[in-house]
Amino acid sequence: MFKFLIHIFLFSISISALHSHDYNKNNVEIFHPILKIVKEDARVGAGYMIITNNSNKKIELIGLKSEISQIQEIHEVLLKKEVYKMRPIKKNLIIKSGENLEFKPKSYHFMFFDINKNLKNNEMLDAKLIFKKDLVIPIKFKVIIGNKGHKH
Ligand SMILES: [Cu+2]
Repeated sequence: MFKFLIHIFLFSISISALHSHDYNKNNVEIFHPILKIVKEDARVGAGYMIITNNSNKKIELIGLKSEISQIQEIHEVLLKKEVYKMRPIKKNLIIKSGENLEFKPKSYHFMFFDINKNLKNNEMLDAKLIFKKDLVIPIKFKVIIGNKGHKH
């Protein structure tokens, strides 16, 4: 009996770990949004997540709103002469029906400039993803403090 309970316990932990930090609206799913900074009092951070469009229409990401920082931008990365260069996207990001868009290092990512306060590891920060056609998805970024920086 005891063994059985332990098993249930571990199982429920792994299930909640998988599902506790995902967001879903209109069949658009946001997996594991994180905000990476190099130290507590950093004023610049980078955001990563996966957006999956399980709806039957394409969606268009316009931007991100939050109180985390003065400025939030979506960046794209270009490889020029073996150097990665980043710049704000010039048009909305389209995700077709049934497709994923992964925000990750050396690829699309969110940038936060002039972060408003010192942050703690694992702190959850409110934000909203803004899509065309009035689709707004509230999410929380989990703060990850690490020494792997995101340089421009
Ligand atoms: Cu960037």
